Amino acid sequence: MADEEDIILSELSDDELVLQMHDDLYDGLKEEIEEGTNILLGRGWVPYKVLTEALVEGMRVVGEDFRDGILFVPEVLLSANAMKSGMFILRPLLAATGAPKQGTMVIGTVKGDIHDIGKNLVGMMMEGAGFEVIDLGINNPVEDYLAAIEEHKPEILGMSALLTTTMPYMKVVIDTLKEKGIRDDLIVLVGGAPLNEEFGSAIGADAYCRDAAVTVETAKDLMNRKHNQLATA
Ligand code: B1M
Repeated sequence: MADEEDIILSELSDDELVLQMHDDLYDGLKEEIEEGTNILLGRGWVPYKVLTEALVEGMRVVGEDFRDGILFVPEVLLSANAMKSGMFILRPLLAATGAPKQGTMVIGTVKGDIHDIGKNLVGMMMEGAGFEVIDLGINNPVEDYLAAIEEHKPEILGMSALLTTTMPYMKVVIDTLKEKGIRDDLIVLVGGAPLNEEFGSAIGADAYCRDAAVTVETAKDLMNRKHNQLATA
């Protein structure tokens, strides 16, 4: 059996390469992930397929072993960095679809939470669908969302939370929007692994979005409905 250093990524078949990339993501090997991403693109894979099959699926395995105490924070950080280096290559390709401008979305991970891979993915896919995306980054208190809404006048506000301890903060943001009388000016979309539809409606969001593709579909659908309502008002 070949040693890890003997493996030449470009000589692997597509299926072998994807499995190898899952291993490399697990091991936090940034350069190998960049190389694998470029090889798949060079073989004609569309960026979304590289993203979902090679990167997101690899990260799912990392998540399971993190949950089970097999991987720890420093290792998962390396995996996250490797994932981001692949996403960095894909981002301009996903954004360059020439889709007509759909609207603006402000998105950020809520206060107390530093997970940003999922949020970044949502931002990339929304850009690819023609939305302008204002990304507030991680650990956002309500004031950050308010300032960005004031400055950018988005149609959509997106919030991400990956921890059961930070997801309730989404309600703080929505309640503040209500207090300020601006809740109904916005489509509020929420997402993140521990959320579900029930939670989304309980906190008063317009929709819970399971993943980045669902976010794009939901955003387009709700934007259309809003335009139709305005047209018939
Ligand atoms: Co953290 N972490 N983490 N972590 N981490 C989880 C979330 C956890 C489930 C792992 C586990 O135990 N199985 C667990 C949470 C448990 C819980 O709350 N019940 C956990 C924990 C406990 C922690 C720490 C507390 C660990 C510690 O310090 N002891 C700590 C918290 C730090 C903090 O935020 N204050 C911590 C730290 C970290 C790292 C820094 C090491 C790293 C983050 C690096 C980074 O993001 N830059 C990390 C990672 C990577 C994970 C896991 C392994 C992977 C998350 C990820 O990137 N997934 C995660 C395990 C898991 O989720 N299964 C875990 C890939 C990504 C593509 O999926 O983010 O779900 P996801 O995004 C999806 C959808 O959810 C949705 O679309 C995305 C794309 O399809 N979506 C949205 C997400 N946001 C959206 C917003 C939208 C719409 C859709 O807006 C409209």
